Amino acid sequence: MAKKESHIKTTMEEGEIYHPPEEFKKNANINDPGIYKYAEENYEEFWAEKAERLDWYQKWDKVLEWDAPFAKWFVNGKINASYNCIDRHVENGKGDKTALIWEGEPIDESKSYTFSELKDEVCKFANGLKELGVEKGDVVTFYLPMVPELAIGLLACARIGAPHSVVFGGFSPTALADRVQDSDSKVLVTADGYYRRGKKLNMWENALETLENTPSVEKVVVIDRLNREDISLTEGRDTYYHDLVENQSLECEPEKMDAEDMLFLMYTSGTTGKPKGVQHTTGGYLTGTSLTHEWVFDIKEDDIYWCTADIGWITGHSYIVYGPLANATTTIMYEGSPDYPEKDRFWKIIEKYKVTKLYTAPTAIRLFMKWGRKYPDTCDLSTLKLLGSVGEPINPKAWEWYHEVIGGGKCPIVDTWWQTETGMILITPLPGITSLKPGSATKPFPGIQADIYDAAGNSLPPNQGGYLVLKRPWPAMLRTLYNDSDRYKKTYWNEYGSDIYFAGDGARQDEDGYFWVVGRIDDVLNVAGHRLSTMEMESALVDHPAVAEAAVVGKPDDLKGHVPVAYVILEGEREGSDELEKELRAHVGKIIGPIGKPAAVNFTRDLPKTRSGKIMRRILKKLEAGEEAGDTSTLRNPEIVEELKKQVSN
Ligand code: 7RM
Repeated sequence: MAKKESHIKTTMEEGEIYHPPEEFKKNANINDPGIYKYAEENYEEFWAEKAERLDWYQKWDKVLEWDAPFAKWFVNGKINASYNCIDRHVENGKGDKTALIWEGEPIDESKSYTFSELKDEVCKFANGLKELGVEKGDVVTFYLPMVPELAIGLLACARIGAPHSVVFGGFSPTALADRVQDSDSKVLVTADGYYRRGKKLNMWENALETLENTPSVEKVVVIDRLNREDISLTEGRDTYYHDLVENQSLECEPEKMDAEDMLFLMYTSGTTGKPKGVQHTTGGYLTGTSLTHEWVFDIKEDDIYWCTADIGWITGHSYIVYGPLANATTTIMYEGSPDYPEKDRFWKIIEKYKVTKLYTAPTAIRLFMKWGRKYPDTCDLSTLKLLGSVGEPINPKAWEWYHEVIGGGKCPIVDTWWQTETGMILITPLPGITSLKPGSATKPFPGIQADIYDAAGNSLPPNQGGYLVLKRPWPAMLRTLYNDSDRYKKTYWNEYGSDIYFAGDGARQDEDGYFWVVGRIDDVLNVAGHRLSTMEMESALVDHPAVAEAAVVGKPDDLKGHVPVAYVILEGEREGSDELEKELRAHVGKIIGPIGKPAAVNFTRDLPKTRSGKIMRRILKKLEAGEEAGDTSTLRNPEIVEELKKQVSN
């Protein structure tokens, strides 16, 4: 059977150019292109001036200490992120301004917090954490759905100098336990469950399973989201959040943190099975996220800003919590699914709160496109002024749809390239300056130097594909990998020398200097904007007794960008079956979490391998994409390629 014709373009084609609308340009925060030259020539000064936007207890002695690849920003500066996101706005007369709007999935369930109210909640939680024995420097792990206590919890941790580590709620107990253990957390904050598509889902059961394997955890805080009567807490270990905060003081003096003290850890998939604890610090991170938030989204005092990411990912940290709140922006968080109770929920939320800035992901946009314009068309989206995209390349067709159907043809789209590691947006339009080309994240933010290198480290001429690199440190960059600076050096600063950051993305620059990012070049899959390690999935598969060997590759998918597909060699004489496929998918789901489940499992007698026995995933990838396998002459077993080709096309 021939491969099905895709109705959505996945290849990048250059088309129309969209200039900033005159009116938008006139009113934009940043509309003088001279800013690029200024930041380029006065690089450290530029960032020092931008750090002044924050309130410091003590100014830094030195802007940057670059002992490649180790950076220190705002050396000896003293600052608190929670103070900067809340207290100073209260002190500046914005106590009654709405800071956080939380929209629950059940319709009619929502909450909102002014900056003063947020301050009270954060202080109570911070004092509660202290009561549990949390001290400056102790890592607190959060395993939560999108409840307001998650945002409050991050700020409470920041207030007392306890780094947070948020593990996405879709991860399994095994994945959570790995992350808790790696960070040596003594406290776990979780929930009894959450709502998803109107159903009540468990979370507490996962937490309990995790706790069997996490001896470091002494205290557990449970958020009572579902009012469950059927769970029993362990005396001395577990406390309900509402009990913990009930009688806490509304005052909690923010810790004076060093600019370089750890603000948080964020675990991310790498090319080996073990997740990497990306370490972010305080002063530079807050400078970078708040500045990019203001400039990229052209933030104004009265904006109602909504980033649809989950706080379990870096996008939620930087652009739901820290960036917006540091800028005193009203930020929305939504608990649930985009299709509950109907496929118009996002548009209903925009109408309800009169959202002005929307930041979402291409995978969501493609889904909305598929559902059709009748859903957005019945809602009032006229308040929108700007749209954002993040997580993967946006195909021009989805871009045009977003622009036309959601933005009414009048909103600039900011396609923002960045990573967990970069902490802040690095390649992006400035909407009052940059002309847009659908599919391109356009140009490096002022002060950022990006380039495309070939394998030997030569800067490539326009339109030649190569590797995306960053040639200068930036304030929100990761400082290291938790307890593993060797891996930090090897993963990011090894390819071209210790002062060139290797992003792991393939890209090209066009004749106008615009960047076109193609995607990951390593063994990391981008599934619906979420990073998954193929190695992690492979080790989950070989963990099953029936499996001898496994390879996982990404297969292009209209909605999710890519989905994982597994190739499996079974033990001994065992034969593949639909039941076994189901079992293996479930097994991976259990070890990694539902997001890690392969879309399909192909049983095979062999895998394409080099003479030295290395699995050639590149060939499997091409088969999945319906492309020619290319040169197979270096294979030990070229005949397997034809065999697999037949199997895949069946
Ligand atoms: C923010 C985030 C990072 C990876 C990155 C890219 C891909 C992200 C874009 C993009 C093309 C974009 N952090 N990516 N944004 N590719 N255009 N605008 O997603 O750590 O989870 O992922 O995502 O491959 O390396 S992340």
